Amino acid sequence: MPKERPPVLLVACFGVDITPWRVQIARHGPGIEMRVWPDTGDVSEIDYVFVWNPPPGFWKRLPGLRAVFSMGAGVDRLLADPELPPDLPIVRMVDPSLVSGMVEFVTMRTLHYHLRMHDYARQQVAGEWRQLPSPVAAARRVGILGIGQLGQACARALAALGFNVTAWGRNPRDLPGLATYHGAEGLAAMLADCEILVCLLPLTPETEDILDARLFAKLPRGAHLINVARGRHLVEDDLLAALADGRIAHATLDVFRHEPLAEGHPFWKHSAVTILPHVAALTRPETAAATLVGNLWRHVRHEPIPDAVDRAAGY
Ligand code: NDP
Ligand code: OXD
Repeated sequence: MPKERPPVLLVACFGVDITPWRVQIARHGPGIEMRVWPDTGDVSEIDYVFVWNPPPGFWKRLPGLRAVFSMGAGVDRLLADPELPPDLPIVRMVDPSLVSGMVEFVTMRTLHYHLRMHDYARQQVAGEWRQLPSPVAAARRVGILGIGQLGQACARALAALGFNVTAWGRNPRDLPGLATYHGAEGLAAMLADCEILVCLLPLTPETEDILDARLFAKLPRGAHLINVARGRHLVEDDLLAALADGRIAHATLDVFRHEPLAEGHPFWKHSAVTILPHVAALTRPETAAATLVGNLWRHVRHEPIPDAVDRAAGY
């Protein structure tokens, strides 16, 4: 990129209302030339792209790209695109309001299960007045798959509420005040004790289908599942079977193999499944535009970017 011209950023977020992004990127990045898809101008001038759900053929149209900024924290769809140039740096979205949104959501559903709100909802339908026991938070065991930006923040928030929280990752981690596990043995140990299981893993070949019958069999009977990661972590038929035999008491699903969830899918009307339309943590332009602009300038200045994706690891 010649020194005398400003960096050119193409905003190409498909299926998203771009209006607030335009406003916030212009506000936070006055030295950046912003173009908004499909008004690309001369594509050879485009240095950076801020992207979500690009259609087939998208990458071939941008020959001069220097880096890609993902609107989402999860980059599985980007990385699965065979047309994505292999050496192009990718930066994922790690932003305070995305993190706090996920903390709010996971806390809300954990409290919902802890306080037996779904049982009370069932009782209301049946016109039943009955007080149900629930243990103190310290006796409620919550397990989190993934100890990254989101898993760690959720674990800390739940621990601050007094829950007995454990978390599982790929590599050993020493995090003060948090019991952590890793590897296959660590997973089995964590699951054996886990009444509420939260999935916050990235989708990679290693984690795809991880929420299956074998994993469910390691949980105590009547456990609860919160999947806020990706639909392809879950083997749907195995969940339906685990719900039918009581291994899993209730599931909160924010993400699905095919989104939107197909009409007539058995999850829709299942009394032990709560469905959300992929809203656990939305990327909010009010804060995320500043994160994007900060990372873009780091790239221009050849500074390290903490949230750069490790393409070999897949997240
Ligand atoms: P991070 O990359 O910060 O953390 C990922 C964690 O998963 C790390 O702890 C990592 O282990 C662990 N991990 C990766 N692979 C494995 C494996 N094979 N076995 C065990 N652990 C593994 O990701 P974030 O926390 O930022 O985001 C997690 C996911 O949440 C995203 O990828 C996305 O899919 C989903 N998401 C969903 C949203 C929604 O609205 N529903 C919103 C935002 C994100 P290690 O610590 O060893 O590296
Ligand atoms: C994300 C998401 O990855 O919204 O940020 O799913």
